Amino acid sequence: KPLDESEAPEARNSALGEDALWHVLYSLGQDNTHLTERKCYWGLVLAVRDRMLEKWSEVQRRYYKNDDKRLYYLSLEFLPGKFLRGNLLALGLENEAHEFLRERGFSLDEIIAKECEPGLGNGGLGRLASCYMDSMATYGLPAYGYGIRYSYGLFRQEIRNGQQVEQPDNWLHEGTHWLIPRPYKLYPVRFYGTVYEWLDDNGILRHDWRGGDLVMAMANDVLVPGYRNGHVNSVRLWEARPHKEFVLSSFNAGDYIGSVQEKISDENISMVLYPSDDAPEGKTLRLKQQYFFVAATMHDMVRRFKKLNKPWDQLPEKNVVQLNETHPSIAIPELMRILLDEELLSWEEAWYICQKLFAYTNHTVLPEALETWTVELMEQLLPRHMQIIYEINRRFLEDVRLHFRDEPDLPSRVSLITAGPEPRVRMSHLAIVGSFSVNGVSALHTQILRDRVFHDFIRIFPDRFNNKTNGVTPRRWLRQCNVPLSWLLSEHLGCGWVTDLNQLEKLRELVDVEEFRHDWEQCRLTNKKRLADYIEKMNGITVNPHSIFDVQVKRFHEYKRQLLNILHIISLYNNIRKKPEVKMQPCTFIFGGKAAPSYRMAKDIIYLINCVARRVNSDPHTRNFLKVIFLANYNVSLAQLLVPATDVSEQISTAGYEASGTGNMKFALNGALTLGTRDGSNIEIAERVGDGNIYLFGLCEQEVIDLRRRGYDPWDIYKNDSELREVLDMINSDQFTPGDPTAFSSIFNSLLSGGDPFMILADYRAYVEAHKRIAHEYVDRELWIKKSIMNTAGMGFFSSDRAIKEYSEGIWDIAPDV
Ligand code: 26V
Repeated sequence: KPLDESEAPEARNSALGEDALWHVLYSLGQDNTHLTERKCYWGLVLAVRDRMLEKWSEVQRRYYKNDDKRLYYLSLEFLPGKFLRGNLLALGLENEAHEFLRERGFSLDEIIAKECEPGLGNGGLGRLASCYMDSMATYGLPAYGYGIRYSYGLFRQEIRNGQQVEQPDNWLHEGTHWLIPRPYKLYPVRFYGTVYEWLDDNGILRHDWRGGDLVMAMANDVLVPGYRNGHVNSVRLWEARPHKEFVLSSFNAGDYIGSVQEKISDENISMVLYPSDDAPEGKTLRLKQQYFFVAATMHDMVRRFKKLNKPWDQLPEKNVVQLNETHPSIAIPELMRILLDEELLSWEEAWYICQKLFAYTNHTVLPEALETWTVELMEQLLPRHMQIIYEINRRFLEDVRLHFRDEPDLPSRVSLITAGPEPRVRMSHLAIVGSFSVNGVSALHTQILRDRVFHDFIRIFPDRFNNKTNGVTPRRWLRQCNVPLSWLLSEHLGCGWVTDLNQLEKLRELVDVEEFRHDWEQCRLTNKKRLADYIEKMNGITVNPHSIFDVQVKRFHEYKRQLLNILHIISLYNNIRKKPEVKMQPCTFIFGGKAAPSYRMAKDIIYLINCVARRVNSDPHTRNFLKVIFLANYNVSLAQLLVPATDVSEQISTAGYEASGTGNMKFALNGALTLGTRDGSNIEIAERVGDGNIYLFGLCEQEVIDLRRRGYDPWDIYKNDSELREVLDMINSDQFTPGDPTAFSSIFNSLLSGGDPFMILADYRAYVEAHKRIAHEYVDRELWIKKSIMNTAGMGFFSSDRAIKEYSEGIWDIAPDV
């Protein structure tokens, strides 16, 4: 019996299993006397859903009754992972489900292995949104998530001949009962069309946007239960539906294909998630997706608010909208449009409301990821919004000129619209000007926003900027993914840590207890064996569970520097071959992650890793000491398997580039030691776990800037470091691709002739030295396990519960309703 299976507030009089059987017959219409895994799964889903729905409707009624202020969390991406286990855990129904299945000869693990995972996001930003939804429900906040119900999530990655191949992820092909379709919650969304002007009774010029194309947005809700608190929130995902089933005129004219065509192109809007991360894709469809979901969401918010019969100036007292990145920032002109054109408020009233309602989180400082749209496209697709943006800008710049008379360049720098032959709308400027709060996601990141990226705005809006360091949910990222350790923790600390992660501090008292350390190590070994089994099954390679599991899993991007990692691995390989007599600690290097399909360099790096892996893993001289594994199709489920089995967590981005990182938190929480740069939240992790329990190396952000200014020449390093030179020359030959010596010349050139903007060679020596320290200290088991425990003990701060409390007190001004 799991130690935290205390009172289950959701348990009803009828048993979960009985309800599941009932659903197999009455909801699925299938014989429930003869069960299969599939039937059990679907029956359970529906029985769990019933229990959540009861709570959800209670909670919604309470929001109305208590006149709660509501939070709208707008995100183009969510990455919830699989649902069944998390929902059972939250509701306290895991044992009941186990029992039901066991009696019928099935197991929960096997059933869950077949559950599909919604990949409705690219990486960190989408996963953060899901961690935050979990914490909002657990804290009992009146909150709603809003996004898109993509038919196809992020592509499934296959590795063929060492290269990434993308396959469509048709995650809905079997349907899912976790989504509750609401065919009657249907709003029209307009594109293109014309703006008409008219004079109202007071002689004020009014605007009316008409014509163009209409697409319907249909709601699908996913329920999000809080942990054992009877609270259930929801995430509303909009699905595009054709405005009319058939265009009747063309249908009558016999143009059947033409009329169906229109239906198909309308549905395209929610068809597929853009598979790029940190690099904008300047396509019309992307802007359509953004406006589509924002328009439907604003409509929903306004509809709910109108039911209260309150004056408009109360809108921001009863609601707050958090924009996850600039992707939903078109919400600002959309709400302006509704208030001005439909509700006939004055500009001043409408703008006052907007500026008190919206808050914006920035998640990246990469210049290429800061979103802009051409004025030309905006004017075509959203003509009224473009007018409103011009007017916001005109008034804003007038103010700037007035207050900063001696800085004639300032207006053009902060303008919402760039100058030049192809003017563009800067979405981040729109989001900053139209919000009351702008936050970064780690202390360093927020500092960079202040000092560099948004420096001009700091002086204009000094109180608007703030930091909210990211966090991860301990339910999924410890309790659910690491059952052995969770048991051990609850045995020694009680089970309060699941919702109060600071309780992990008490672990510090246990580091000197030998028996506890032994148990800790056993938990880790169990997890490592489970991962080894998976690797054997998926990659056909046997790895030694006693070797160091060194893991780098995340999106492939040059700034994340998977290259630095593989360069070091090649040099290790060379060393073992040259000096077979020197015995080294066996190491297993594990990689995982997807590259954007159009990101050539990232795909080349994946290919290089796989080629090195093939060579290293088959070399009899090194086989016992070194293994390199690339795990295909990295996603939330795979992360849940990897995180608890990792000894060394690679967080090695060029300092100043990774806004925060959240993988770093998951690994350290589960007792991995971080090998990282002084970047993103690594710095804050070091402060909490202690300098002696983390391996920081390399240039800090200021040093990266200084070196770039002084002039950095990678060829210098190439000439002076013979070990590194050998590695680079191997890449620039056919060593890893027999017969094809130029396979990696683009990589070689990017590191040398390209000037290496990510300073990989500059950090190389420091990285190698840090690895030597790790190999040396890992052998001292007592020392290592103590460090591992100290990591978990220090990670309480990085709970998303803490982050959500900070958001709700510091930005949203909302309180739990439990
Ligand atoms: C931009 C675009 C442009 C259009 C195509 C799709 C797309 C998708 C994402 C982005 C920007 C994403 C920024 C992002 O994911 N940032 C990550 O956010 C994490 C959560 O705050 C943070 O931990 C990571 O360090 C940061 O890279």
